[in-house]
Amino acid sequence: MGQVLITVSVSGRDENGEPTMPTNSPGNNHESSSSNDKLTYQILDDEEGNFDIRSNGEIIVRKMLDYEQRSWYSFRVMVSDSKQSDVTRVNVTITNVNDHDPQFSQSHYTFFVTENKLQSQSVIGEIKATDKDVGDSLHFTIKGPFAKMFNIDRHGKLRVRGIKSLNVTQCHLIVVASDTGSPPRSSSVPVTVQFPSSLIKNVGRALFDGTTGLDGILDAASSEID
Ligand SMILES: [Ca+2]
Ligand SMILES: [Ca+2]
Repeated sequence: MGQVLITVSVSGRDENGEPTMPTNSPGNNHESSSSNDKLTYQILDDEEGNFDIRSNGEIIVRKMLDYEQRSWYSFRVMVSDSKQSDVTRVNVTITNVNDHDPQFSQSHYTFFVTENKLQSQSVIGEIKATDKDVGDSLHFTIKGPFAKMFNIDRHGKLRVRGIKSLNVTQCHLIVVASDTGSPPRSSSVPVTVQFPSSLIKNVGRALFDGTTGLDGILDAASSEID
């Protein structure tokens, strides 16, 4: 904002003495007319007032322009001296930058795990996130002391990898969503996974003496651990 976008200039006078402008190209800043008439510049067709032009022909941006809102602008610039005028067109292409953090659908997630879900190694919960930057996609990672007991795929689907070392009924995780922008941005969300207390007791007993019918769960659930 307030940055000089381009400088329009008057390249000379035509045979009738009118100021003439070259087609716009950034960095063009020729000294103007041979006449001593003072030139005035005016922007036309910029209804939203996004751009302004200084008395020396420098065009500046007046508002924050967001690629996700609009990726191009086009307006005309008129130059006039006391008698004549000329008009040129300026096209502005907006470059996309990574200006949006990934956003989760909830500020906190809680998932409840049943023994059935554990045995089938099915999805215990889904974490949803979006990113308003055009072209950005997301990937998820898990952080925290319990992170190794879970995995999450690129769709945000959370699964249990293994519960061999589980001795509490509640696991607190942090799930991080990172985008593919440059430089990348990321956001994190707390996730609570609740196991039934009966399961934890059985896991404890199974680990202690190996006599319960939950061996299958332990084997299945821990087989993916390195
Ligand atoms: Ca982004
Ligand atoms: Ca953007």
